[in-house]
Amino acid sequence: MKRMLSGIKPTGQLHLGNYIGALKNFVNYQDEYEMFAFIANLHCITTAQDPNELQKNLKDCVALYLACGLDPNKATIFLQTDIKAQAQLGYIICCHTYMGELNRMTQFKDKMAKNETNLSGGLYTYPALMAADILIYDPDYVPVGDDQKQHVELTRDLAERFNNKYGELFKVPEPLISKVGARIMSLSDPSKKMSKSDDNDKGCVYLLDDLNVAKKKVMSAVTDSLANVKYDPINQPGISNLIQIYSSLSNNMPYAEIEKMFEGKGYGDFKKAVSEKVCETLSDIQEKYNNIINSDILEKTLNDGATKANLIAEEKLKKVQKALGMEIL
Ligand code: ATP
Ligand code: LTN
Repeated sequence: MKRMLSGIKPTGQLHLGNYIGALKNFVNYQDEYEMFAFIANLHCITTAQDPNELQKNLKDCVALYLACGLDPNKATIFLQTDIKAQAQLGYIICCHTYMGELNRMTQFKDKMAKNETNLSGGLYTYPALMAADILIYDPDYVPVGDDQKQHVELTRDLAERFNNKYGELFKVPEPLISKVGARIMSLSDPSKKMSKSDDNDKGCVYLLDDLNVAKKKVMSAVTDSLANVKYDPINQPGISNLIQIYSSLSNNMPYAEIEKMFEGKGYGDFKKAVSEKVCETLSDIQEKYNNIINSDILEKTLNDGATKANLIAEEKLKKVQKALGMEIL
């Protein structure tokens, strides 16, 4: 069975973009692949966090993994800090990552360009830790949203660098970007991706949003004046985004079929249909979340996941340290 690994950095509440671009795919893949899904709590603290809020978001994230359908009997679900070898390999990989490479990473560059002050060293070296998160488990594929592709490509370069210098140490993984929904855009500004760090809350539907609030957000999504439900991201970015959401929540229904269904209908009708799909999805997730959040399944899931992940990670770290001449015994 081929192996797959991915992580989410819950610095806020998970949203529809995270679900469509990442989580939903983890769930679809868990039968076909050996799935590793972790919660990247080290990556979370690369930007300042309120401790109480962070803890709630981390717990919600595990509960939402399960509520969205990840099955702990199939997938290995764990918390990044429970696997100490990951951070240690992160340091080793960081020592093999050029500053030029880190300077090119758009996530960091964007923050620099916005003149954000007090950017941390952790944020700058984050891609090296992300490479370790991945390479320590030798996955074949890394399913991520579009914005993470560059980090996975750097991971591939780093794997090859180690393999060339020290002998075969790592599998060179491939990013897996889904065709539909790899970049869900903000409902209030379809030129920006839907993001929990969005200043405007109206553009982002959270998985735990009250259903009326979610409905309102979809109904007031920014569209255009062309009055034509057509997938045309250049000229009709708002409508195209809604088509993407509708398709993704309807078993990837082809865009042409959606266009046909809404031919001659107004945007109001289309938005209503999208909001119904969104609310159906949220309602199902929230019902499961409410059953899970205060049960002991969270603890068991994380303990079992850590046990399994640690076995693999420690063995790989030892192998790498040995190859680098760092071990004595
Ligand atoms: P945000 O921008 O909301 O802070 P993020 O991308 O920085 O999110 P994560 O929460 O770790 O950080 O994202 C988890 C996964 O969700 C990643 O694979 C990411 O690519 C994907 N993702 C995030 N936003 C979107 C989006 N708008 N559309 C599709 N996928 C997304
Ligand atoms: N960088 C990712 C989260 C992340 C990740 C990973 C994803 C950390 N380590 C390893 C896939 C594989 C993000 O910001 N979304």
